[in-house]
Amino acid sequence: MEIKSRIVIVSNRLPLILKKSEDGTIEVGKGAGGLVTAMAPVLKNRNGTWIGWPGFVQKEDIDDNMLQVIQSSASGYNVKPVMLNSDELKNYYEGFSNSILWPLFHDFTDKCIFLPEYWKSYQAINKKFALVVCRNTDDQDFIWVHDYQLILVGAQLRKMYKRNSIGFFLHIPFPPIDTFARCPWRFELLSAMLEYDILGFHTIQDKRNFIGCIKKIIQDVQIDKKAESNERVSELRLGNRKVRIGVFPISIDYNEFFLKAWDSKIYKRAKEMRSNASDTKILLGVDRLDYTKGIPEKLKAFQRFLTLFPKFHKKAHFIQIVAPSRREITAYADLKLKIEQLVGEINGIFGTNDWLPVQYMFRTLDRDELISLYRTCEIAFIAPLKDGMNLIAKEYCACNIDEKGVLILSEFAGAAQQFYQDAILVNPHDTEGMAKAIYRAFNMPLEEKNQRMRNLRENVKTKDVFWWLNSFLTAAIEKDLSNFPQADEYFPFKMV
Ligand code: ADQ
Repeated sequence: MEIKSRIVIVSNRLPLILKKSEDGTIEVGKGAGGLVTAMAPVLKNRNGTWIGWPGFVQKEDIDDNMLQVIQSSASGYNVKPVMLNSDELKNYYEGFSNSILWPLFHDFTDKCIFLPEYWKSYQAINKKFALVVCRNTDDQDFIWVHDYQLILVGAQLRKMYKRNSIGFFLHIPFPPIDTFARCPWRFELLSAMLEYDILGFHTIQDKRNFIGCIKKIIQDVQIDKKAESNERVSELRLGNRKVRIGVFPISIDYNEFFLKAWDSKIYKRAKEMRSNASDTKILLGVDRLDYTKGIPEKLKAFQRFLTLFPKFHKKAHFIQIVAPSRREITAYADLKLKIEQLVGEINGIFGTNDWLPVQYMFRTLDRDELISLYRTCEIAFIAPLKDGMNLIAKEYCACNIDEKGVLILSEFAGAAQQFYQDAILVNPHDTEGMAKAIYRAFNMPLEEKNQRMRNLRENVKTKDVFWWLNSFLTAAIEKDLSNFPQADEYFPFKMV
């Protein structure tokens, strides 16, 4: 089944990279990432539109001409910018989105700054987005809003009398009631979510948490018992309206990574990396700078591993790549210092003149560099304290074409719900356990590594980003919801 109507995507950022050169001309580049890759053909075929902030602050010298450039950029579909000034960005983006919703939804309530001015700005900017959507959609269009920065857009559209079918996908986890209830605007946020026709989450746990919050905070919603089991797509009833809620684990464009990993340039690069470290094994961490990603916890576990297993001195390397992100927020700047301190400490204690245990890079790598690392490193070490999905785990598996790699994965990443049988799952709060998991990964027999990696790759291949997109769009219109298979489910306490 297919949605035949035009699709309008609404996200905080447009999938474009704009650069202003010295002579004042604007260059437009295409944004990267799985969502863009998956959406681009759909938007092109259906004359669709993408609405979002273009990624720079509104200034007086940005005129209509520039907006024109953005709109007619080489993306092959319509692009409509929502311009924001620096005050708006500060309160709506850095404030409500990243100093309230991001920490709250990841269970870091001590980092939440519940300022009423942030809430005011969040409401105003969501309305601003909704106005651009309203002006650029017909009644038949399917409107698909993305992520925590724009939760209120659907409700704002309803206030503007838009009766379109509107969907929402949350890219981060949805917290349990005990956490969510701390938010002073809990009722308003949940009510707004119920204005959508379909809500998508990454995991069954997120869906259950959402239902738990609805039951406690909103009255007059009918919820089937089945909706709380592991039914993939369920329906809630509010009076004569129905809201669908479903589990759609996002993924990557498997073929893009897989084919790139076979590229001879990548192979050469991977081989060069190896020749510099031929008799050592490499543990790889790739993360955005964020306190949810568990980077200090990984460093401490590696330190413990070196203490417990001295035979690995000079035999093990830990390459940790950290992509700069949200540095204007204090918690992120503090985290960077903490990471640098730990790296210095480990290298200071264990390093010798011919062995640097931790190699730390604070930058965004280009795709080829990243894929070469995925191809060459024996172990991927991914240990977020909480993560919606974690695409790096999937990218690593797609690129591991010789199937000799091992994936160490936090049980608190959404990806663990799909990979629990073949990854080595760890609790990122358990330093000792993580150190032993590193040891286990380094010592895993080849046959076992092959089998596990083959299973992981098969999973990523069959459930790629196009599968994700189709599942969501099908669930938006499918009549018989029992056609959806049950959602994957893993609970840490079931571990033996
Ligand atoms: P993020 O928190 O940004 O996304 P993630 O899913 O890990 O996290 O994606 C990060 C992307 O950035 C990956 O494609 C990765 O290749 C790239 N990246 C990270 N560090 C890099 C570096 N140093 N150099 C180059 N590239 C780098 C949010 C949620 C996730 C959810 C996604 C998608 O927090 O849980 O999986 O959305 O829904």
